[in-house]
Amino acid sequence: MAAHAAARAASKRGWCDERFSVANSARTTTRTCSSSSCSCSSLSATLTTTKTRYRGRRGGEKISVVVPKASNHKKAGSNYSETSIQFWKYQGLGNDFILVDNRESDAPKISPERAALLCDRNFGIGADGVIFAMPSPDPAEFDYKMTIYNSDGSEPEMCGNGIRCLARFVADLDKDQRGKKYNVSTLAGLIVPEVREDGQVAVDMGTPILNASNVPSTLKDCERSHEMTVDGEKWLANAVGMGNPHCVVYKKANGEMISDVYGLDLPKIGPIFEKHETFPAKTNTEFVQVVDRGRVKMRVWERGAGCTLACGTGACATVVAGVIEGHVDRKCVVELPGGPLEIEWREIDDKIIMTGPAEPTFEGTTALGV
Ligand code: ZDR
Repeated sequence: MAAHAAARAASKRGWCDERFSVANSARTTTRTCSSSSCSCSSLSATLTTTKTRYRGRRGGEKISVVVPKASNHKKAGSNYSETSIQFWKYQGLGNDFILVDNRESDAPKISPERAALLCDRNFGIGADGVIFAMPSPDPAEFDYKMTIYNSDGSEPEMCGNGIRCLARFVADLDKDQRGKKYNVSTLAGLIVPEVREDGQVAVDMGTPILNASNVPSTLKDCERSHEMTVDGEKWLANAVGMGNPHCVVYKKANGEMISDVYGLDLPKIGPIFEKHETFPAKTNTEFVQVVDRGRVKMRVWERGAGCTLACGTGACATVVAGVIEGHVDRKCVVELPGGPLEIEWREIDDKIIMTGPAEPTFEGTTALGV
């Protein structure tokens, strides 16, 4: 409840109103499906007959999603023959995902283009990403594999809130006892979430990447912050890898700390950080306001998803950069628009433990539009 209240309050503050706006061009190009052989729902009919492109829901309006025609979509992969698919919705601090039980097949049941459509909050189910519970690539080492698409259809290496949701999802499906740990294969390697008795999910996120070229970033090193110019303004940024790339900003280049994280114009500066030349694979960007050594407020602009209510890997990167810069202790609560995440960067083994909620919200069936 507290997280919901925080999210509502954040929403009232206008943390990112643009996520709910869809350009009019989308509405004017939609058509009703008239094919007699078409079994798709009116929603998927509307989407699949859109001719070329519509503007994405991110108000900086720089992201546009290519909408495949139904005929093209059929060719997109061999596993898209089903006309409808069951899904579950889960959220972790308001970072929300469509979950698909894909454990019977090595190929995701939904294409990246279709995932982007389903993530649309007006024309689809609405989500920050689609997560597939996949079969283990090696049963001796892993229980499952996680595949994730961002809301723009791109595929990130890792997702902290998403892996908490995945763990809760498979625990719910398998009716597993609380306290079970899952060895999950991701593009960032082995990640180990544990669904605890109290419903919280604690995740061993592994060790941070502090080699700039592996983040990847062209910033000189990860040992300290470096100057980045964005829209004419100079900031100090730390590059941190959590499997996916992160750019963490605590202050301006003149040394002025961020004093009101909700005063920043994220839809304006976020996309510029995301595509900044110093992060060749693009980047997630965290803007951080220090409350005290054990607590910070953070807002995120996610690569491929824009302004979201929470970011698990971003919260971990925030604490790593904060420790490197001397702003916070290794154990720190990161307050996100959707609620708090507990992060500990353990000195003993360099690993990061992230603890937070993951909750089911609803389930349903959606047309694939094939
Ligand atoms: C921020 C995120 N939702 C999480 O919780 O870690 C990760 C999603 C992936 C991210 N948008 C990326 O790296 O592209």
